Amino acid sequence: MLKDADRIFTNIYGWNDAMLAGAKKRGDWDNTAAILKLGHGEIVERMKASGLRGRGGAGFPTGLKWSFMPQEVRDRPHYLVVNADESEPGTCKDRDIIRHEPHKLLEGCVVAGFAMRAHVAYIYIRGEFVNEARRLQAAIDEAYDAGLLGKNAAKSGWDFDIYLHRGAGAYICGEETALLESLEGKKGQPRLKPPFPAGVGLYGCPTTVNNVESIAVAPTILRRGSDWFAGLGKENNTGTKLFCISGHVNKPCNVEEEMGIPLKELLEKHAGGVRGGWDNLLAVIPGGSSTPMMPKDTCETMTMDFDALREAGTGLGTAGVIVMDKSTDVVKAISRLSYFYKHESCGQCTPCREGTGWMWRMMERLVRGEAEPHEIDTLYEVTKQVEGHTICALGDAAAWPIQGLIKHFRPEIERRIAARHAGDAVAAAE
Ligand code: L3W
Ligand code: SF4
Repeated sequence: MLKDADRIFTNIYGWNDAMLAGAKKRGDWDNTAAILKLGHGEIVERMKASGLRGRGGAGFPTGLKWSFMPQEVRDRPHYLVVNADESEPGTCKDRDIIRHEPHKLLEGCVVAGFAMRAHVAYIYIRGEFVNEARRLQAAIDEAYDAGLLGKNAAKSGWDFDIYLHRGAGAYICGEETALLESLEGKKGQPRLKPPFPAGVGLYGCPTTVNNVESIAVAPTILRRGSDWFAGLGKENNTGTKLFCISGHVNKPCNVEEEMGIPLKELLEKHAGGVRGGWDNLLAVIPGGSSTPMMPKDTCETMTMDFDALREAGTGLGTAGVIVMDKSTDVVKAISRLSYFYKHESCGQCTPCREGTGWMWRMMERLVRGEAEPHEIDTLYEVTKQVEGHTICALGDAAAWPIQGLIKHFRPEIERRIAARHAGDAVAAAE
């Protein structure tokens, strides 16, 4: 279990003052200028050495991403964009950083922005986060008043501005290029990649888009040292991570833990265990709704990091752990998720626009058992036609939960079909 001394988010439950005075007591904004004195390149190197992998879902190495930005500013300004459009079902960690530790995010923007030679950061916040946006704007305002933002930010010699931009309630705007389109005032639809944002990003300028948590941990990593962070967790999966535990546990919570913690320990030490005891567990979605669910027997030994979960056939994603006990109708649960992806598809590519609707309607038939057994294979084939054939990862995200269901709970789908057929036979005989 993570030692208190190694915790980065010491106010994640909002037990103390979230605003500047409280943040300073916790060590935020402590001689930020000294971090910037390290220089652009050295900050990037230290972030690389820490092994931090992006906390927004993909787990791409953060320092490496920062190194993709041009090494000097030529004809176009550089931008930092923070993705605070947290919408992945099961995920509510960035919300709590913004509510209770906003200054970690703001200081992180200054540090990351400087490292990438940006003078401006845009924070794109989910539209539904009304109170969070107010809190964050209040924190930005007090940081300006205290000279931590603006000209000569935090007496570093570097000018730095932060603008908060509210989204309008579209899940797809959490995809980085759709977010950039939206920020530019256009319809939020993903762009083809490459070019990646580091080459052609906001207004066609070099841009890095990072998740809230990735940026908020940067100042602590740079203060405490890359070795400290790299010494936590596991090789290639270093540091601490905010896990969001929801569903059928006794005490749903957000908690910061070491990467690689066993799932069982995570649930039992922090969430009061599975409702009705471990034996009552049916399945877990480990990393937000886009990651395939895993049945109980796999959960016994599952550890919570990018590589282990990928090897197990799922993913760490956003670390939104959704626990389902034996009372869960798994077919219905996945059908509900299919509806979500159908609803949120931006519609610009055919496999996703048509496929998500088709998969949802098929899932609804399976919920009612109104199918032939061979149609399960047809559905699986369709998920394979969608996966990897779309502009952005939403198509994959819609396909994976269904693949997980068929892989691990096929007998339950077949049971429903058989029950329906038996029911029909009875009805026909009457
Ligand atoms: C330059 C290259 N940059 C990759 C950058 C790229 C991006 C990052 C990761 O999807 C996943 C998705 C969701 N030169 C580069 C490069 N980059 N190669 O690295 O890129 P990528 O394409 O691996 O992922 P992505 O498109 O950013 C994110 C999954 O996360 N997810 C989470 C969703 C989370 C939310 C939320 O509410 N926070 O929506 C959960 O599983 O399905 O697979 O920056 O530009 N050669
Ligand atoms: Fe839009 Fe879906 Fe294509 Fe992504 S995969 S660009 S959400 S239609």
